[in-house]
Amino acid sequence: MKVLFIEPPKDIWFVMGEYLPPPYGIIQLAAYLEREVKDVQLEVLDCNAEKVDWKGMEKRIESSNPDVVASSSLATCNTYAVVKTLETAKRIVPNALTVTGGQHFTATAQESLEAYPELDVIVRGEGERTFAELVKRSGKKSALPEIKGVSFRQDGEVIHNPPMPLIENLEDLPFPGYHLVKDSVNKYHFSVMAGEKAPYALIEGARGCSHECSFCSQWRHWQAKWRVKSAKRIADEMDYCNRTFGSKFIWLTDDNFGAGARPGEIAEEIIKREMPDDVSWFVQARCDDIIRNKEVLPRLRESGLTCGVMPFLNSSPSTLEGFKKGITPQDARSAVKLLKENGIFAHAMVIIGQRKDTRKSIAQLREFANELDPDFVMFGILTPLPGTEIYEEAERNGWIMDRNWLHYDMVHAIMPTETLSVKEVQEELYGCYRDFYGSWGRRLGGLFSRNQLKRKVFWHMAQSGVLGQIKSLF
Ligand code: B12
Ligand code: SF4
Repeated sequence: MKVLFIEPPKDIWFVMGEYLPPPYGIIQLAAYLEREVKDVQLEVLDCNAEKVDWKGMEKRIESSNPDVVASSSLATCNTYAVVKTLETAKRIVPNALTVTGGQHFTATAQESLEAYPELDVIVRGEGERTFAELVKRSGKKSALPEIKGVSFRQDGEVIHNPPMPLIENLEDLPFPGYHLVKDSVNKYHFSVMAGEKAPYALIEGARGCSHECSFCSQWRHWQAKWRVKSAKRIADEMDYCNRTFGSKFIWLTDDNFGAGARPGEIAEEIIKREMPDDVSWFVQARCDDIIRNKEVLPRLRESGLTCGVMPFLNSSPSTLEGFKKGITPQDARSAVKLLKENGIFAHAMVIIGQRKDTRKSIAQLREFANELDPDFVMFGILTPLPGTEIYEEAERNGWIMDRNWLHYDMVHAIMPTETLSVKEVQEELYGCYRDFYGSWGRRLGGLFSRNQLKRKVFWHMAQSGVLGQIKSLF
């Protein structure tokens, strides 16, 4: 029994500059299979790291001759890359079972199985137990009706089995499966954030979220539960990645870093490991949690936390309410200030294009970004990602003007607002970047900042043509 995991050739998200990420979702699944299923042969093909193009992928599938081919999209904008991968697999090894999963395919299981005949099975939600069950049953189609968590076609109909219960304790998961991509592990990098020579690893500290923001699919995907690994386990995984694979830039994938004792405990555990000084880490956090954690920010910085990403900041309380974000504009001001005071790179995300946005409200948002003055602002456009409340609302009201999943990357405008056309929303995105990064004072301050990360990001913005690419979208 052989399972071939494929990370397809994917376009990078140009706003973040040049990077090569580890295919964390599939190596995690592969590590779980390795431990749980006897007599299974596993192969991971990371086309991006191995520089394998579509033709090369065909050859690799042919020589591997797998029984099951599995691929993951990560985000909606990679849907076609996964479909093309599985279509290629079906052509080369028609008897192999083709499987995918993840947030996009979970939310669109019915439509995707109707639209893409090359796709045999969608594993909905958490993948490990369901996929292991499928492989234990030798990937046989006849076993599908008995496996919880899968969607598949039977006699021309799409069947959705009941969900698989979640793994109760995330620490039952194996350590990340970087040994399964050991020839690529030194190639993973995030140039802007850490340089090309700092091997980049993802580590999962939690799954799901206790909040329910209307634009986010994360909380639903993980059944609205927030499960966390302990501080000790997170520090152990970081230490393991550093010592075994030389990882130096570690991204904790948690979307919700949380408050309470945990962040402080994470800092203390990491400090205890005495990892080399050039190991840094990065996390996304809500503004309210940053404020609640203000006492421990110095220890988090000492532990190597170099950057905090704060998504969906806004100057309008009613927009934040519509997003069900549960934070205020003042929270954003305080959080940015706190991060900067503690020498932690403050990375803000500001989103335009919600239904009530006008030229005036977007101008106010630009002013707000200027006033916040974080180290880096990423502007984006509200995107109706499948699985979110915003998507359902947009579908109901006929607001979705573009069905090309490639464009669901938060940079392309998909919906008009009440007063702005899709094209005008797109123009406004460029206006946001031009205003923020076009200011000479800010540019010079960034290019020659004492903060190394800020310098890197501003050189990236100056040299990489991001503004030009955003302008070319309208
Ligand atoms: C790290 C990260 C990135 C990295 C890249 C990482 C990479 N490997 O390419 C960067 C910063 C570059 C990035 C970019 C983007 N990202 Co991103 N990213 C993440 C993050 C934080 C972690 C991903 C991860 O490894 N998760 C852990 C693994 C274990 O979870 P998983 O992949 O979902 O897999 C599990 C299950 O879903 C399932 N499963 C998944 N695939 C498959 C396949 C099979 C065969 C099976 C059986 C099961 C299965 O099993 C797995 C184990 O249980 C997630 C949020 C999150 N916490 O997941 C967002 C997330 C995936 N990103 C998101 C988005 C929107 C983007 C961007 C479009 C823009 C943006 N604003 O960030 C770009 C797209 C880039 C591109 N072209 O690919 C959204 C996707 C939502 C959607 N429907 O599109 C997420 C969910 C964030 C969110 N809260 O909305 N991202
Ligand atoms: S945006 Fe962040 S805080 Fe809100 S539901 Fe998604 S993961 Fe949770």
